[in-house]
Amino acid sequence: MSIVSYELIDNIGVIRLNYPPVNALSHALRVGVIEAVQQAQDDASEILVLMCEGRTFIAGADIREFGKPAQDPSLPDMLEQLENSGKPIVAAIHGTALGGGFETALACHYRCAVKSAKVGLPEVNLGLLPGAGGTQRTPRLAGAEAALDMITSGSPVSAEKALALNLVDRVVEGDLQEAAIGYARELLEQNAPARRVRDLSAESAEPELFDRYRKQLAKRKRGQIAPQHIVRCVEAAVTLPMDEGLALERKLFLECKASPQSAAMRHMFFAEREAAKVEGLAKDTPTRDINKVAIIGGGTMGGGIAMNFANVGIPVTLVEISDEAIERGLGIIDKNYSITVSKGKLNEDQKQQRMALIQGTTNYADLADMDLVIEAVFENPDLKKEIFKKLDASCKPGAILASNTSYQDIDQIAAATSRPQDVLGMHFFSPANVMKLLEIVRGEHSADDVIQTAMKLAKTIGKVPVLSGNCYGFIGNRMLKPYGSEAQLCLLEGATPAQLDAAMQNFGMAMGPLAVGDLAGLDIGYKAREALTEEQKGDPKTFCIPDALVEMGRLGQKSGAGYYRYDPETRARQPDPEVDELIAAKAAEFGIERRELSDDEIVERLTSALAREGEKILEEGIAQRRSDIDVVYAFGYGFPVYRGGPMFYAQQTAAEG
Ligand code: 3H9
Repeated sequence: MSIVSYELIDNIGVIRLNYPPVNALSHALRVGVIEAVQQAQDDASEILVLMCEGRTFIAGADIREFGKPAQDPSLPDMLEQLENSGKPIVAAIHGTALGGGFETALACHYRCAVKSAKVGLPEVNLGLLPGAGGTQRTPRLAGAEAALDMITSGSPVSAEKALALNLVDRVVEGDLQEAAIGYARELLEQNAPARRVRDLSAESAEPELFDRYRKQLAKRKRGQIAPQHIVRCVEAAVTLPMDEGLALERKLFLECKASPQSAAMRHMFFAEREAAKVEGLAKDTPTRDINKVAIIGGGTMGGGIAMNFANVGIPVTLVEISDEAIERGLGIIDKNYSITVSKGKLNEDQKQQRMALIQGTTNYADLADMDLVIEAVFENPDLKKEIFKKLDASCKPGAILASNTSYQDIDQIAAATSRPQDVLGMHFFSPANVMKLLEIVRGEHSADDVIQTAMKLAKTIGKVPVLSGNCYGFIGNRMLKPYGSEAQLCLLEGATPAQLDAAMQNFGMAMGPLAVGDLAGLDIGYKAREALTEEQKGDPKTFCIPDALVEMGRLGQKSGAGYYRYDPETRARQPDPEVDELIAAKAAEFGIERRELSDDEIVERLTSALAREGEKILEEGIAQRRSDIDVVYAFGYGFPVYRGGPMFYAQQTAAEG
């Protein structure tokens, strides 16, 4: 079957697109649609229906074409043909009509959608803005504020919501083709014209609306170009004629498309999808069924992990050492859900349903029928081995046994069992119910189907999985060490904590490394270093400052002071001259002459430290591919997505010279 087909059903012309997997608007598809619309102008059809085969309506422009030279006809050319068709066109939507896909529907004259469909303009997530009329047509139908919400958030809306917003005309039930043809017949009976959205005018908005969005987005999407450009375009929809608005939209779209930010975000889009694939494993590698899960340890981490499963309807058992500990664990989870309810993201019934899926036990015998057990106790290798021995004795054959360890050797943990093939690492990031990253750690003996099951399960619970080999700290935490060390050297050479953190935050990191240290507690690293030999600890310059801070009783936020001083009420941080003196004294001890460091130098040194360690991780085969490392840093460590992750950023800056 060709990718665009045309069929006359009585007096209704049906244009059908079939370009798996998501009907992305490739060059061939654009050509095909134009030909079909032209063909329909001269036949017996009186009205046209545009619909898609497969799992979804058009999911957008073909992102793979963006890095290549543009080929005519462009998407705006195609939409012009649709909009100017003498015969009305009905878009029939199922799945997700996204980006250029939704813009295609908006260029049609009527839109119907099945109830399960979603429509949206997610271009902002690719560092882009809708470049085929989305910023001009959406406000004409839904109003400027709803358009701003939709386009700057990139979040799709349900068919029902789209109906309420005037973005679709009808929500249909049953077979889509039948329903769409039925709707088309009704339109014919009413002599409905080829109604063009461009002929509507966008209602004028309150004058402060656009400035309000500009300000909000400057905070919420700090550093990003596309969101600000989107506001300009939607403003133009209200203030300028359609063609002028379209011209501005096109100009700003092309500017975004050529920007390093969009290149980085497109890289991340594909990197995220690649990361889920395991080299050497066939797509049809079998997986094990996971219907019952247990978590060992009901602390903050274990509780957060449990929530992921309850959220998707999988029952979870929390294993603790006492009834009080179970109560405490369940209490933390209850509180977390209550916060979600108070934000309006969950209702009380849903909360109760999820809580009902989480049980506690102190008895390993209750784990006999578990499909997966995740150990999430504190980082004590002997304790972990003891737990795995008990799991080996209690769990059924074929149960998957995972450790949430951040640093321990998975092979040593597996060796405590008689079934190392069933053991792997599943490393969640804190807070585990929020952070998207999940490192799946393959031990020497982990079976293929165990790895495949974990990768698939990660998607089920809404995580982004990345496969890691077994080494100290795996991919993410291993890279933190040289990053942190470089930050320490910058301090000794002349940066202040506030300058260093601000430089990294302005670069786009969620937090600077020293503020992160204060948040986590400086005593954690201190204790970890105590267990190391002098050789393992490395260069004293890289830890003398945090060691001294801990010895001064400055453990970070929890003690009211660390690299900064914290207001006991508001937790607001203040630079502290005592710390500046300490740093100067340590620099003098090492004979380091202090100088002014530029913010650019700080950013360059810290990001290069990440990329250098990343290269070693690649060489050693710990990560499957360079882009996986970017995914780890973007989804687990707050590296700005619009910089593309440390590996991409290093390559991009090297290419820029
Ligand atoms: C745009 O439209 C610009 C216009 O405004 C203006 C132009 C002038 N292109 O995610 P999945 C691939 S910008 C190419 O795993 P799901 C994807 O890589 C675009 N390929 O499935 C994967 O390939 P593989 C605005 C695409 O069911 C396969 O399809 N649109 C595209 O979990 C399956 O994808 C968007 O940003 C694409 N547009 O989710 C929507 N989309 O199998 C982006 C997907 O080789 N897409 N692929 O790894 C999505 O959000 C999700 O893919 C979707 C399906 C929700 C559709």
